[in-house]
Amino acid sequence: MDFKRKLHASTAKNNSLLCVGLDPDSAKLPATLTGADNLYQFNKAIIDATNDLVCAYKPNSAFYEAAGEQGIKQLQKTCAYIREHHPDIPILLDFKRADIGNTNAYYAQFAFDYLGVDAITINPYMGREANEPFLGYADKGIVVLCRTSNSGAGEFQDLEVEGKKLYQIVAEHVAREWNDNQNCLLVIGAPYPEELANIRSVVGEDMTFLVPGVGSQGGSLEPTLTAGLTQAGGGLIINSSREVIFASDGTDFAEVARQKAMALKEEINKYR
Ligand code: OMP
Repeated sequence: MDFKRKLHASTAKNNSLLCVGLDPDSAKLPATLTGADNLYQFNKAIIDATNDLVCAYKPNSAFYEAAGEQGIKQLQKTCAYIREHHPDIPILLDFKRADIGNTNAYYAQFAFDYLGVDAITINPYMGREANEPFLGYADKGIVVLCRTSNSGAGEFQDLEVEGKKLYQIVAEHVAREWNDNQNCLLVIGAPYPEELANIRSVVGEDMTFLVPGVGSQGGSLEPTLTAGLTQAGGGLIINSSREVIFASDGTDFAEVARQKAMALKEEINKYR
């Protein structure tokens, strides 16, 4: 099933716009998880505890790459575990890659063929021509950085070009010129609801936004949802990583993560 339909189905089945970020920061793992596959064991426990509460999982490649060969293996095992036990939940690899086209083709192979994920994040800076190898995967979600969540996001993204901010131009290009396969999404950080509303008005209701930055980065749910929801109460994937997965560092970490995920899911649904 293609990413869009898979996301639609998981959102409906779990009645959730919540995406849990699988960012197993090795410095924060519970002290009881000491084995060579501790990132995987941690993820497995989080997935077992939250799979009825999420619309997607988003592993961020950095936390696995940092552990070298063992880390990549555990990312692969995590993706395989989700595919085997929860085939209806899409996996969005946070990758933020982009290079010249022939290099991108190999990034795409790693993500889609080796890991078997359903979607990836990419960086638009090198332009459509370079990103064609990603965009050509019609059944995969291609999630393009647009207005990011970090405090310095405006350094380039808010620069004005011919009366428009650069992030607005990115949104327009992606919606109108990159989206032949209807497989593009945009990343817009939760700390910036005004920009979120602006982008929704530019690209309309057909495009889904990945919204990171709630909780740990200071974004609030109500303004985010008011700014970005479609009339049907969707169109958003609200990501939370640390706030959910590291809600407790004790042996109860998975159960406490479940409670946090449930509270977030319910809070999100209050505004839909
Ligand atoms: P928490 O702040 O712990 O919820 O994690 C946020 C996750 O979203 C991390 O994996 C970030 O790398 C990612 N992220 C952002 O925080 N800001 C962005 O603008 C884009 C992303 C992303 O692409 O997901």
